[in-house]
Amino acid sequence: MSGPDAHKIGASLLVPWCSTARRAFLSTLRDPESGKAIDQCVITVYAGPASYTGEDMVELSLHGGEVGPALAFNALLAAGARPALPGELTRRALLNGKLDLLQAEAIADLIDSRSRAMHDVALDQLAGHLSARLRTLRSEIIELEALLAYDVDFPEEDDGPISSTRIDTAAQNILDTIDALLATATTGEMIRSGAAIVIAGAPNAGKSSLFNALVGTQRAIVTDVPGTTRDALEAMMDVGPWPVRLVDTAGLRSSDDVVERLGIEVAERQVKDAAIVLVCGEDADSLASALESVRPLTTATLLAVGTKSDRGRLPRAIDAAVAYVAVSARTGDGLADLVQRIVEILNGERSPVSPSNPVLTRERHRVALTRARAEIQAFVNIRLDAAGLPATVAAVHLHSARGYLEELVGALDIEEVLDRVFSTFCVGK
Ligand SMILES: Nc1nc2c(ncn2[C@@H]2O[C@H](COP(=O)(O)OP(=O)(O)O)[C@@H](O)[C@H]2O)c(=O)[nH]1
Ligand SMILES: [Mg+2]
Repeated sequence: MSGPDAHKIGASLLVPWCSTARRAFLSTLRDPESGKAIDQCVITVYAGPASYTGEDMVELSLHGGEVGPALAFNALLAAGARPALPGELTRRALLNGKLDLLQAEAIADLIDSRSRAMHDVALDQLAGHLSARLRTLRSEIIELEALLAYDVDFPEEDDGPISSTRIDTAAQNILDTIDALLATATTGEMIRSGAAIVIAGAPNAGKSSLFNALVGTQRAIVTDVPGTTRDALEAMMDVGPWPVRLVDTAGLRSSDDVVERLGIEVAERQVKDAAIVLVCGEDADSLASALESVRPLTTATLLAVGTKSDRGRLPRAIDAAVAYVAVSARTGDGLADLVQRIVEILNGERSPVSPSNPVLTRERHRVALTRARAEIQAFVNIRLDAAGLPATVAAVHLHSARGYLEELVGALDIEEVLDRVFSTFCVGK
């Protein structure tokens, strides 16, 4: 419970009551009408502002189950409490200045994370590293606004007290910082949704068997009839520190059969959008022709995978400018090597996640920074145009850019932004 009446409601239902903050005590929760015991619980009282929400809070630890918590909930409501809205506790924390909007989003990401990488990014964001980067950016813009105001105040001096090079350099630095941040959006997106690793190759190449071996379960249908994997099958898994969306596809070969044809089209689309394609073949010829058909479809990193190595038909090396691994889904031979190669590719392609290198994790972040960038660019363009608009007009763009950054960290109380962010929260956070 959080809010000005939390302690009063707690004291009316709990015997004994102990108002000492931050000390756990054993108590009995009683029905307000009958006085009948509902549960024995451990209670912690918080006094605002030293609490998660910044308000007075009471935390009840019950035994759980179906009946106890429902009775307890009803008792609290009867005593004057109301159910929290999704994310309302975090929203109050935000409004009370306990955290900013980026940190509030990090709480949701922490709960939603399905991989170690996303968990790490969320923890970094919660610690305030992304917020700090954006605050620095904001103060750089304010500084630039100040330089400009100073320049405007002394128009009579030919080369005013502030050299225009200084202003232009400052603007360029801001653009560079924004570009560096925007460049992390791909990494952030990949961490949220997982890098797509698509298994491609001719029918019967052993793709579904490889998929199953990698996932470690029997998810895909494995069969001897060529062309039976009609739909792409997906599995989320961690490969090293990276979240990965492993996709099994229908074979890439032309077909007259309508259903099979659809499967092939899905496969082609999956290959196009992949981060890595595992191009499978069971001998030198099928590997070569699979590479030939996959290459024009995608800009993904290709990794040639010789399958069914237990049958002894694979070449030692292949004549192509891609890495080559031999595996057997049957014996497990080469699988660890394959995973290692995948990790290396992912490590190389993404900026490492570290506190000094925060990443943009949401579309909202990318959009706001893109808009801020456009404003700074408009400012630069006006300055480049010697006969152009006066500095006072240019300054308007700096002001708007600053507004976008403030919206991003939630420095402005924009109800609409808050509603959008918190609507995706679960109740009780
Ligand atoms: N010996 C051997 N046979 C395999 C291996 N992987 C797959 N196969 C066989 O190859 C055939 C086709 O496999 P499947 O995974 O369905 O291929 P897909 O059509 O590419 O998905 C099946 O008969 C599998 O049992 C392997 O590592 N070793
Ligand atoms: Mg298959």
